[in-house]
Order: sequence, then structure tokens, then C-alpha cells
Amino acid sequence: MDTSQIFVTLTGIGLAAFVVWYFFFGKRETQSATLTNSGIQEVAVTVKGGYSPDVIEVVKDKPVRLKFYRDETSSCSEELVFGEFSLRRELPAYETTVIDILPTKAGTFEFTCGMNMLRGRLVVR
Ligand SMILES: [Cu+2]
Repeated sequence: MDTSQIFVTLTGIGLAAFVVWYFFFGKRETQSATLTNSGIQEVAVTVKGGYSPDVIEVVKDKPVRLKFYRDETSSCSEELVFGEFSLRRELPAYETTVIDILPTKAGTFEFTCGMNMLRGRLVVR
């Protein structure tokens, strides 16, 4: 193999590794809530073609404040549904909607858009 063949091979391996990494690890963005002085676990979520972060980690029995900023007008994300907490909320475009919940049991709870297309998870420990 000469230098250019080695280069092409290594680039190929690198790209394949990146695709694998992206598929398994890159898709989900996990964030732990920040505990404020008032004892509230806060997380800011950006809504734009999805939820970012889309996996939110909190602890049980402490109030959680989710601040959803909807950075688009796409009708897909105009509603937020959080089945576990019997919530269905309008998210006005380019505004922050504050959602307060109290997780009283551990588990993984999904939140979605009104059409069940965009998905995120609240992981309660
Ligand atoms: Cu949708």
C-alpha cells in the first residue's frame, strides 16, 4: 500500500466508526437537571424538530421545572403531551413554556408532540 491508499483506507474506517458512533450514541442527548437554591430541578429544553436534550434525568420526590423553548413554528411541535403527568400543553412559538411536575416514582416516562412523532424521555431515579 502506498501513502494515498493508506489515507483512503483510514478515512474510510474513520467514517464508518463515526457513523456507528452517531447511530448508537449521537442520537440521544442526555442531561441531568440542575438543582436550584429553591430545591427545584430545572432543565431547559429547546424544541426544534425534536427535543434537545431528549433524555432528562431527575431525582424522585423533588419538584421538576421543565422550560420548553419552542424555536420554530412547525405545527408538529405545537403541543406537548406528557401522559404520565396527564399533561397536554400548547407550546407557543419562540416562547418558553414552563411545566412544573413532581415525579413521585422512579422510571422512564416519555413525552411527545401532539402527533406522537417527536419524543423525549424523563428518567426519574
Ligand atoms: Cu408532531
